[in-house]
Amino acid sequence: RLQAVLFDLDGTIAETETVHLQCFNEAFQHFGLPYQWSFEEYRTLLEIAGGRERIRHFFEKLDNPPDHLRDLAAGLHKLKNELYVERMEAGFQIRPGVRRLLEDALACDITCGLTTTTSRVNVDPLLRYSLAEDYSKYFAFLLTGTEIRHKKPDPAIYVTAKQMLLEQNRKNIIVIEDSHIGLVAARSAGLPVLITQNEFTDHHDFSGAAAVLSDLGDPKTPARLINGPALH
Ligand code: XBP
Ligand code: MG
Repeated sequence: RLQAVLFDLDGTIAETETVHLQCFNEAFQHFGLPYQWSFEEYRTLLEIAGGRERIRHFFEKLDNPPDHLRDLAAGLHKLKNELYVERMEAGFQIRPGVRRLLEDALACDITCGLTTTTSRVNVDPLLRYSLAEDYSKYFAFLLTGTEIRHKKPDPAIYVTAKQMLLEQNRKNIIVIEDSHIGLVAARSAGLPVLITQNEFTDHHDFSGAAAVLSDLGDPKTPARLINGPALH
């Protein structure tokens, strides 16, 4: 029987990438830089996990990259996260079925963990103001990009999470992800993956996933199976 569920955060627990995108663009503006990322451009940039890494990658591809781009990327990223946290403190939508699954897991002694590449500062406001003030009751551990520096698709975060679960004798694990890099990271750690895709990732290659769903569904709008075996 299922013993543990590992949740990705951005795109899986909530569709936060729209907010990250707005905040990146506001940060560029605030720094007086002539860059604004479009939705299409950001879909591609999401192949690079981690906001700081994403900005740096973007700069490095420019014909005329700005000076001191490492420091600049760090400054932009810090401001982006401050803007993001402010937004999240106002509350945000959790994806369908996430709360139900967390509640069911709690009731059935299934251990849940968070496995995200986002910065730790971004995690608490989203979970506190959108999921539950006492959200820590749902998660045995939170692993973020602040502790695990090798970001997805590197398997490090899933290797660490798997090890923690095995120490608690939790062998039967499933990962819920929304992206190709998340899928690759979890599969490389030998874990099965359920994908709940979204508008930023519905063009991704999800081969190797146990199933691809529209979302986790709720009683009024059941999940649509996009690809994979029928789930019962
Ligand atoms: C998705 C990401 C993150 C966010 C921004 O993380 O790649 O980088 O876009 O996060 P996940 P930071 O799907 O693993 O939750 O700017 O804080 O790095
Ligand atoms: Mg994600």
